[in-house]
Amino acid sequence: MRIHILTLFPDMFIGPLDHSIVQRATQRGIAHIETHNIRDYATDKHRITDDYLHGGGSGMLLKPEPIFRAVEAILGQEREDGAPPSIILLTPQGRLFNQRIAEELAKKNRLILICGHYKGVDERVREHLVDDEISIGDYVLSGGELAAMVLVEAIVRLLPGALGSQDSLVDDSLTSGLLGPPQYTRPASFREWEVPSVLLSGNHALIARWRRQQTLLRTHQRRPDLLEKALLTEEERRWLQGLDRQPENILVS
Ligand code: 6GU
Repeated sequence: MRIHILTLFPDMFIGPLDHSIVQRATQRGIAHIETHNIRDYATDKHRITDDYLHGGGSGMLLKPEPIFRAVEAILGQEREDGAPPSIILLTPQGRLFNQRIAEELAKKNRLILICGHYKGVDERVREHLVDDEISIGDYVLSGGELAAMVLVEAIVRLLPGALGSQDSLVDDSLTSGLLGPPQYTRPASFREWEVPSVLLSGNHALIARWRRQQTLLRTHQRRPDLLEKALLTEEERRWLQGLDRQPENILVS
């Protein structure tokens, strides 16, 4: 996958993309990530990328010309190979990013991520250039850079071959749309806090059952909204409904 990032602050990407899974995916040629400075595509001699609002109001807006020119330069470079890229604007007005969207984007060959700044971008970028708008949550960031990094990290780790054999996508919290169960490593006893004995029992069926119950319980307690859309058996739904009345039905550890 090729990912192009358009930003006024390319240096912000130097650290985050050079570690861990994203770094390994880049080194293995699974992901190719390139930043482009929007300022390099400004047309005037002062290389201006922002301007005042038509109609008045406080703050500055990213001008359309440099963004269109940057995207068109990338498209021109790459036109030969296959399907057109998805052009995504990072903005708090976009659809809320989640694991399902990460999976959807991981299927694309090429992505162009545009990081907004200041008060946002000229509406014509939205209307006539981008295919998609994404937000990473209901809070204000000064720019789309950190949001773009969040997308890159979430997407790249899904690419075939990006994870090592030790890591597994299947067991990830949220891959199934639910929160993961409590996990423990050695020592079995730490400051007299014991690992639940079921995990030391060697009984794999019982362990699987305990983990599934903890997954359901945790999601029920912390993110009941996730349970509405999750794939649960009828028995599991009834068990959860019964819990509020009879909490002792939880498998003891
Ligand atoms: Cl994508 N951009 C900005 N500027 N703020 C955000 C965001 C994006 N997502 C949440 N807050």
